[in-house]
Amino acid sequence: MNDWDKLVTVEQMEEATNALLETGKKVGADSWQQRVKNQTPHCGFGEAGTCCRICTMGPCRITPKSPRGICGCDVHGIVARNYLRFTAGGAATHSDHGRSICHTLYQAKEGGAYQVKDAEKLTRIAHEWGIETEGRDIYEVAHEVAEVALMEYGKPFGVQRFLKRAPEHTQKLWHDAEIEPRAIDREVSQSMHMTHMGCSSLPEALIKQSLRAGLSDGWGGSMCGTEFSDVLFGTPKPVDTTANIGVMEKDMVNIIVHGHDPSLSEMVVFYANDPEMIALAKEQGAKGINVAGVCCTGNEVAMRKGIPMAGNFLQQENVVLTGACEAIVVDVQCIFPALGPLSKCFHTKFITTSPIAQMPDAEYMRFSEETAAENAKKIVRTAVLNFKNRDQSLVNIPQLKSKARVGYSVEAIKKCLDGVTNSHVDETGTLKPLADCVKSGVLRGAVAMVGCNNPKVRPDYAHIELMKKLLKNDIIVVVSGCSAQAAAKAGLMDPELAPQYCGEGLKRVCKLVGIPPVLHMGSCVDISRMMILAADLAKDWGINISQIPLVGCAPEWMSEKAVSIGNYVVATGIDTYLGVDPYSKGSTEVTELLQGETGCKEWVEAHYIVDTDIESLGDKMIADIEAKRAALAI
Ligand code: BF8
Ligand code: SF4
Repeated sequence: MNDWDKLVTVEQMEEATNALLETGKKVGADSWQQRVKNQTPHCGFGEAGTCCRICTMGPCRITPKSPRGICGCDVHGIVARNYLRFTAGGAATHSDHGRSICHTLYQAKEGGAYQVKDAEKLTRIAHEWGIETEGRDIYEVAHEVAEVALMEYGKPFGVQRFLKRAPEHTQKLWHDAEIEPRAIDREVSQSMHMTHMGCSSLPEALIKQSLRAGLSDGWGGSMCGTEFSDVLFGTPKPVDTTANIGVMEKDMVNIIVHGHDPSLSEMVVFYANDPEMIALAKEQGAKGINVAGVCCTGNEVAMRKGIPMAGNFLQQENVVLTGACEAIVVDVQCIFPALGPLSKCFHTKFITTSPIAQMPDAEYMRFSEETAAENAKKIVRTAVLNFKNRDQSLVNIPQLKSKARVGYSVEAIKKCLDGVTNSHVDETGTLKPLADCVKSGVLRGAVAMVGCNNPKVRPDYAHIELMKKLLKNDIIVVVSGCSAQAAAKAGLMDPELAPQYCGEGLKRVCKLVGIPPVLHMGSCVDISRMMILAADLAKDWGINISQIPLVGCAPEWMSEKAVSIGNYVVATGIDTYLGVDPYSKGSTEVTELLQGETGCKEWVEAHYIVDTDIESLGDKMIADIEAKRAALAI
């Protein structure tokens, strides 16, 4: 049982995990902890990025004795090509998620499974894109906006429409460096073309394309994902919820939603509240139905519905190990194939729903926007009917649970700020009060902390310890993805509890504005929200994004998506701190382009800093923020 007056520690979480692993042993379950041991040590060529297998003359591995591949490509070309392919994988994944949200918007209709919840936002985007709204039915507008958004993926000419949201200075940097993303799919496709055998091996060209592909994600596909999810399911506003494994309920049917696309989870949540389903659950001997989230799906439904968050990436096996999970329902991305065999050790139904993420040992219940209602109902019913199959002797729900206030979209942040100032506010609000707090030094700056867990870093430790260090130094933290869940699990989003970990200035701001010091901005596609926040702050302040005392940080990242994100955050002018190397250390030239004073720094006024020592990563971020303040003479 955690003490509500204190943060939940990583040690407590590890203890809970160990207890769950004991249950796993009883039923012969495998675990990521064991598989890490089996995979260690990792391949040195892979880690350095110096293995090329893009043609069958290879694979070629670069060593001092064999400095070139068979085609003559040197180590810099190989590392840079691998880096671009890694980015393209991430950009494709985020953007395809965004595309599916556009399709959902296209399906929206009055009285249908999907409806327009934020008509004001839809109208705003329609105006931004020059789409007529006057006297038109909102669904007619929605369908046209959806179609135009879908065209952004494959349009033959021009650049991404959302780029215009960036400050003019940023747009000019992109234009001059020739990295403005054109059609989203084109950037992914061109990345694959450039990295084909016998195309680019010049690191500068490959790293520039990495930035461009990243931008097609952050200011293209991910932004579509975020914006149209808001239109369909509501723009998040502050809402109270709970987090950590203790949100699973002993006497209820537990349905875990996991993955990324809210089109599925929103429907599951809806039908879990259906009186007919609740009655069915009671008939089965349960007290009701509890839906909880894992990974970014967890963030999506927490932000909009206050649904509790059961855990982040490396806790996904834990929810099954509680023995109290009736169904783990997944859509796409970051889903361990291990959940199939693991669920077979328990009564848990592992339900896959997307043709994009099909796995062995799963029950595939295809979910599509056209038949969303009946699909979701069937999924909920399956979970409910599975309650009676629970083996009570295996049930162990560690009692770790923290309170969290989540739901800080840019709109919500502006609204909170409006509440405490008398400044004139236009219809979309202003970030001037935030700029004033930073200028006066009450807040020293901000860190956008994002990304995954990775067994290479003690899970959650880097996120939580870095956040605590930043808060103590009066640096406000905005978070998304699994970083957000790490904060929520620890209690850093509890507006009552967390301020005691802050410096005096930040504590005052939290109290005055009524916010926790760590602001949950959503899922990983919602890092596009952070780009808008940075862009609007720069505009309201009258400086460039790269001048703001703001840095990005992904201390435990692991996925291709995270590299794509890193590239667009850097390309937007925000220095980005990584706790895990992006397979680039094999090339001095690529390392210089990404982390040095040339390359990214010259093109977009920001670069990467990689440091696997978390303490020193934190020190460097604080020093960077203070240096930016000094440069502004504040
Ligand atoms: O997109 S932070 S482990 S869940 S990749 Fe995945 Fe990483 Fe979590 Fe969401 Ni993002
Ligand atoms: Fe080897 Fe060149 Fe083929 Fe890569 S492209 S596998 S370096 S021959």
